[in-house]
Amino acid sequence: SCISQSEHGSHKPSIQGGEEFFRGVLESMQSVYLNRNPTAKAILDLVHSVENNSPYYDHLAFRTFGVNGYGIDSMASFFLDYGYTQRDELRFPGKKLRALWFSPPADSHAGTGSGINGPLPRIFISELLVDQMSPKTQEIIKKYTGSSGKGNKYAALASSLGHLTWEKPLYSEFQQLASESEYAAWTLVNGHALNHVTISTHRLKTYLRDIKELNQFIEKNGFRLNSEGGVLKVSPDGLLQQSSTVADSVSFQFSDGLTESVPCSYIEFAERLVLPQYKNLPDTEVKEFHRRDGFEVASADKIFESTSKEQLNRVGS
Ligand code: OOG
Ligand code: NI
Repeated sequence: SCISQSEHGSHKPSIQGGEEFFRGVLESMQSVYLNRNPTAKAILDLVHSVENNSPYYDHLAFRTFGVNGYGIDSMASFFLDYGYTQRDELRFPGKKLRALWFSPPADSHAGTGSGINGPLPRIFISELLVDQMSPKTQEIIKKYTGSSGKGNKYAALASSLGHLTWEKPLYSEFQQLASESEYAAWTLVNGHALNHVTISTHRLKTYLRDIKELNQFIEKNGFRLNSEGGVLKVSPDGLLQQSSTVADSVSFQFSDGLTESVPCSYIEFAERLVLPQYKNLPDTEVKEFHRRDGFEVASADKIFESTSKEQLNRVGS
């Protein structure tokens, strides 16, 4: 028969029959990301080679235009439909952004594999506060979201296909957005593509589980880390530590025929330390929920810079 052994008998049933489909969508999003971003692919391969396993993901992140139904909700609805829960809001007034994060459905979603087939990741979705942009920038964003028809209903589909839901812009329009918000320019040409995946470092098995060791390992292998505010971003309580690479660039053909290099995606690393009330638990009993959860606005503010010109054009380290 074409039903494999693992589909019979004793394996843990999933809460929802849709889990395989859901994971398939995440896999497609990941494969679009890996094909476009050689640095992310190389780093995942390197970590795999040391660990003998694909790392688990802490979170996946997306960017959106907060206008006419194209904001956070356009991507969030897919995750909410598959059991995710909306958590905290983060605000970035200087960048004119806001973000929400979503936690995965509890239990029985531990997954049986590695990487994207391990425990389901958190989801971080941000949006540009479009009504706070200049009239010129707003007009361009509304032109493209408008040209997309009902594309906002298919954000997750677009992300898994690696397709924009709107037409390709003119180079001058990209530049206008970039002069005001690098986030806006990124979103215009990358759309709903995965902005980054984040390796969960504390769930690694080797010395790389210490994020400082992982950072050194990445740099020793010739990759650049985002240095904005220091390579390691640490939350005020000290329990959430993050770092990220500088985004890869891809060549993008604009609708006026110009081909220019534009920033694509990056990869992040996060170490969540054990909460003070669980500090006496033996290592073998520590679960993800015993660790620092959530995100940190001051760190996130600097991680957004992983796609900035300033970081991409940095020379040396
Ligand atoms: C998101 C930056 C913030 C985090 O984990 O705090 C972030 C982005 O660049 O879109 O990823
Ligand atoms: Ni992140």
